[in-house]
Amino acid sequence: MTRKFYITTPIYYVNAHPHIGHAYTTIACDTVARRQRMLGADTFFLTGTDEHGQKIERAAQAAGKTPQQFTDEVAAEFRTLWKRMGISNDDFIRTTEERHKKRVQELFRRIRANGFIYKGRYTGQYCFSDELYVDGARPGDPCPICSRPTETVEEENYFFKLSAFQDKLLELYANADFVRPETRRNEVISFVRSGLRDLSISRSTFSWGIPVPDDPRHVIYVWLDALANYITAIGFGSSHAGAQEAFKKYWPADVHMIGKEIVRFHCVYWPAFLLAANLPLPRAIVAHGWLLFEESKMSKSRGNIVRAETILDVLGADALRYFLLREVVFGQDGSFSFDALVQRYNSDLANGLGNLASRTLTMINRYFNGEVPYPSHAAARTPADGVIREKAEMVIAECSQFFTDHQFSAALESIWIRLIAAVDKYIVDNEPWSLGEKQDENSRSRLATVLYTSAEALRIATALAHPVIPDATARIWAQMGLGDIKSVDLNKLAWGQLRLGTKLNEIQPVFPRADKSAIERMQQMEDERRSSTIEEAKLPAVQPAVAQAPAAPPAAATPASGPATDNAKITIDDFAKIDLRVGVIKVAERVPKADKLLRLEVDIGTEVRQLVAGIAEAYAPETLIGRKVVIVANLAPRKLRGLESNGMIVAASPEGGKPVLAGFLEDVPIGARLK
Ligand code: ME8
Repeated sequence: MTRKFYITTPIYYVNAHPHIGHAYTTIACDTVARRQRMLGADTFFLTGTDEHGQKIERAAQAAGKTPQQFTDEVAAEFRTLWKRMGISNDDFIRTTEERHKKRVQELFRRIRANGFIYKGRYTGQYCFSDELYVDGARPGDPCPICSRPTETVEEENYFFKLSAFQDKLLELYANADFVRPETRRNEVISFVRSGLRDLSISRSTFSWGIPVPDDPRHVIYVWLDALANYITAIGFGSSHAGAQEAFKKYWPADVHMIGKEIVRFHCVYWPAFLLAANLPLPRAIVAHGWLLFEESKMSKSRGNIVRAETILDVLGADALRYFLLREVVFGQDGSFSFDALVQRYNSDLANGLGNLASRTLTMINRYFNGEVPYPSHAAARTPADGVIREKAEMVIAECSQFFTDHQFSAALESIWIRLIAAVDKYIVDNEPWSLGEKQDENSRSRLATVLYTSAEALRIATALAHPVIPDATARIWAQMGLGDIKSVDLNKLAWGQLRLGTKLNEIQPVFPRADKSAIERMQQMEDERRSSTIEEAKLPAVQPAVAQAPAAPPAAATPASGPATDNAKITIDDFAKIDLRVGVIKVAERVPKADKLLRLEVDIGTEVRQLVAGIAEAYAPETLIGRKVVIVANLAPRKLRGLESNGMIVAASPEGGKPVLAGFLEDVPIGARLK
């Protein structure tokens, strides 16, 4: 019977546009799914979008759209991007789909019928950005995940008896494979050991969610709704026979892959919900680290995201896929930079695999009329040929283990350093181009052996790398005359399968070299996007009406486009957290190659701050010297164009117009606080 394999990504919130942080998890899952298909497993790969909850409702409001309109648009962006990136998902679930909603209600009913849901009153702190109840927190305390201030919520809710599952969960973690890697497992164990409180699983102060069955004044907690996607997408709770079959076949999941910040939801809440519903548990939850940009986690709220589209436009999908899996040690945090991306692209893809393919295949064309030559008689062999074969066999075995352990960078290192680099050296040492000049039989035989050995190593490297760089490897495979790479059976991959006389197809370079301008082009594309669209904060409600440095101020960012709900109001304590100060501009100059940015030095009484602000289109630098302005002094620093910006300058944001700096009619001392 065919083995099944079911893998999932998190479903992404639609309050943010997709960026390479989302792409990272999706690429890793796609790689695993593609490899599993090549190993013959009946594979199901699921991704999708998380579209309910107050955060999404607020983001839609801030964008002046209905939640449905808003979620339709952003979900489509994710879908389109995954297509462009060669993501081979078998389904894409949206939590606003009917199939999902009905099946989540079914899950709720089951858990309730099993006695694990009761009604109670919740008073406590909630983080709207992470949709997290923060036990034991006091008003204003920060969220343990994102550090934003939590908000107080008080309402009648349905509660889930999470406390009943403490022992069962601890038993579950005894299986070391359930939560990976070990550091995350330890984190989860200590969280559960410290005691579990029952969890509020409904909200009644907004309506953008799935109604609680038989009590539609409540909507189901967005994490219960979201986690359930892993079973609703494959047919749980459906009355259709086909869907029931699929659920039986694919559940439990083999791998839920996630980022490390959502471990608690997946390793504590999710298994508890499943246990409460008498459903089997996933086999493994695998958490990876964060992609950092300019030294902090890439995220929309920090405004430091890099879009995948920029990289796809300039270098293509394989470049992004290869870079992320090669450069970042899976499980740990890793930095993204355009310099490192282009360097890797050139060294490993253009000069590495790309060059090996084009030189080997070109020589087979030139010297053997485009047909794979015969690896010649014993006299034409040297120990070096055997070394390449041994290396290839070792890499096949090693890669299998590394991929199984999700050690993508180690697997790629093995293919590139042990095999591709060794074959390159082998070609240089054996000088097939010199052998090709000679017509004697020995030279011809030796040439045949060298080219066969190189082509066979190329074939193996190409098959092993296919799950990571599907497009280029499919093209190399076709150029080698081997047909469709998808039909390769990885279980049987071995040395010597390249058939003599195989006729090559037309040869074309797969990875043209990138020059230095590629870095600049990508940087410019991203800078332009950042300075022309202000990224709406994850929580529009607490965003002051200011132009966020360095962005020009668009209407979408301000809450003005929709009436604030009661929940969107902040307390005086919230406001007091914003340190607004009067400063005077001492230095103002343009930032090279950034049309919208100015670098400012602002004296705020106690110190002179450097700020980078997106006001260059509205103000000439020289007109700003000596001008008194208002700045947000306690904003976390961020880097723009390599310059640290320490604070944010306050400006009005007229719709469609240029920013207008806030100022005073009367004189006011430098350093005065606004309160
Ligand atoms: O948490 N580095 O959605 P989300 C690495 N809807 N991975 C990153 C990343 C970064 N800088 N930024 C995002 C949610 N990711 C919930 C999930 S699942 C039932 C519900 C990836 O849009 C990573 O996989 O905030 C992370 O866990 C996920 O995107 C969070 O996406």
